[in-house]
Amino acid sequence: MIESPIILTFQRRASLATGGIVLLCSQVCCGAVRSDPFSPTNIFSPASPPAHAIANLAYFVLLITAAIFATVFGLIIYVVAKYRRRPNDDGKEPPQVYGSNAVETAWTVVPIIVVVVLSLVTARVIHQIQEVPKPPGAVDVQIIGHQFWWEIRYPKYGVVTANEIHVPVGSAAEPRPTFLELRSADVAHSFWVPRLAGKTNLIPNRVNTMWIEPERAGVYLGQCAEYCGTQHALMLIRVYADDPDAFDRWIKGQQQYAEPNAIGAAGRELFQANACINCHTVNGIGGAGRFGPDLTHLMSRATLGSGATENTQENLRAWIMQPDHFKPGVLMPAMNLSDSDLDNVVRYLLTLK
Ligand code: HEC
Ligand SMILES: [Cu+2]
Repeated sequence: MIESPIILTFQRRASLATGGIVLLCSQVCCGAVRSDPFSPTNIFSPASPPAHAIANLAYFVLLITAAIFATVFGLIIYVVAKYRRRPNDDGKEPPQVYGSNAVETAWTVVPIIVVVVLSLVTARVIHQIQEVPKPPGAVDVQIIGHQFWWEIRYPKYGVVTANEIHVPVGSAAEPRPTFLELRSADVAHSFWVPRLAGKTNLIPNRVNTMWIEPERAGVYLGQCAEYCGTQHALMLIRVYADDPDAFDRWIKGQQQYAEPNAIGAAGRELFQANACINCHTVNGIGGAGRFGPDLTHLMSRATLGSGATENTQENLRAWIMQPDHFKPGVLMPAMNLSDSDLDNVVRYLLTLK
């Protein structure tokens, strides 16, 4: 995989913004889309059935709109060239023609047909994606949007994690789709992993559903796509598509709790004695804070703060000292621990594999 996908995402987004339409067109036209050289969030590189359906629809719409564009601009250029002012112009008004039933019927009926066709095709794709029956091997995942992170639950397996979702790879021969139930703990969010599926909102007091089925193992990046507050931009998603064995191993690992050991003992006490335990859960040490991410297997994740930074010892320490250094507006307060307490808490967190 790419070395630091978090940072790459930003660079790529920036380049996408500046490169804009040129980049987009070149991707479509050159068929550079398959090998994914541009971006780990490339909408033209679908890798899951719903994303394929949407990409195909997008190509169809692009084709039709490109044809309209070419026709209209072709006519404009033709008229401008043909009827331009010439040196021997006699200065007279050209004959004025009002109303032509044939022409007016044509430019009323053709757009109506275009709009109806595009609506029907879109409705069919929506239906196709939504009405898929759930096979027995399907994985159920509940996702709860929080300002500004994702709570992820596997109710069948009793696993809770955050921000980094593991799902099995599936194929037509061995379907293993993952069905997502989307909820929100606060405001509206939107779950979007462009290479896997379309956007679906997470709305308070409502359950929305969607499904994904990555075809190839790897990491797929996404992002909250509904403005949800100050740190909406750093509410990133990582979907790890694992081969079935690797997925089962991951689940087994998540089901076990870190053994309390001597190295982490002092830090664990601090964690329990400070407010950390009110907002965070670490299974096996009591307390069930749900305001912040579950930390039971913190060290099994590659990033901190929903993709805000990489999960390293230094970043962990810096995060606890001052979370808003990484994520201004974050809802975790700076905990003002002394240097030695901070070291001990970090030492403890590092044991949460
Ligand atoms: C008021 C509630 C609150 C308290 C108290 C709190 N946190 Fe947090 N913490 C959060 C929230 C919310 C997040 C998620 C921030 C985000 O990504 O936007 C978070 C994120 C984290 C993360 C990153 C987790 C991840 O997977 O991204 C770590 C590590 C962490 N907190 C450790 C601590 C420690 C250690 C303490 C005590 C010294 C503590 N927190 C106290 C609310 C809290
Ligand atoms: Cu959000």
